[in-house]
Amino acid sequence: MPTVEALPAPFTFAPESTALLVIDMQRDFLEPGGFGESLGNDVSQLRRTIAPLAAFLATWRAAGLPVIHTREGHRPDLSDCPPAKLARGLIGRPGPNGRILIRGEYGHDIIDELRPRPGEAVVDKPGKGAFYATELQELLEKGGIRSLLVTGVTTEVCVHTTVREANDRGYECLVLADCVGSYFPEFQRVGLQMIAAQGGIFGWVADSTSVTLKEQ
Ligand code: TIU
Repeated sequence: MPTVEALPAPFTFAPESTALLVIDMQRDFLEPGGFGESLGNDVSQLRRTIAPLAAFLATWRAAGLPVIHTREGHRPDLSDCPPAKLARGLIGRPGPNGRILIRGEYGHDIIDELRPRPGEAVVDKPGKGAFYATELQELLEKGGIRSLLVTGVTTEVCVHTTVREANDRGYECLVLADCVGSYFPEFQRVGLQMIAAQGGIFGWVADSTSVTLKEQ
């Protein structure tokens, strides 16, 4: 089985039971005028993930391995948006890319560079974690998936929430450090440390360039 030099220890995975999870690489987080920038963030902090993730995605797809994309967002009538989230003001507001984090709007969709291919799963999620109120668990069970290579944005929000829960559900998660991003350099650094600390309390961390699909 392929083994990756990772923190806190080598990560071994069976490709046939491993999926690449691409979390929320949406215009609303990565392009100006969306949710991220409206919160006062500098979207360029996230954009450095695009090239390494596109390259890794190409390798993964070429090997015929499964890819699962997620998108954070809500129904146009906001019926799936908890009042506490709505009260913070931005969800559903009009913007240059359409209503912020609303399904079907231009800004809600995945950036062109990482557009899902036909046959790849796209999981729409109303929360930060990819398991809450979604079909993700069922998808993983049907596909016989036991391990996840985790990418996307943002490291300390949707990536962390998802990895923590995946770990509780028994999935082994390798977070690809160069393919996850935060608006806050400090959160990026500490967020990754928190995954691998304490003997890999939530999972493993490595750069995508350390992953080869061949036997080691
Ligand atoms: N604000 C922020 O850092 N992230 C989010 O709101 N959602 C995701 O991380 N996808």
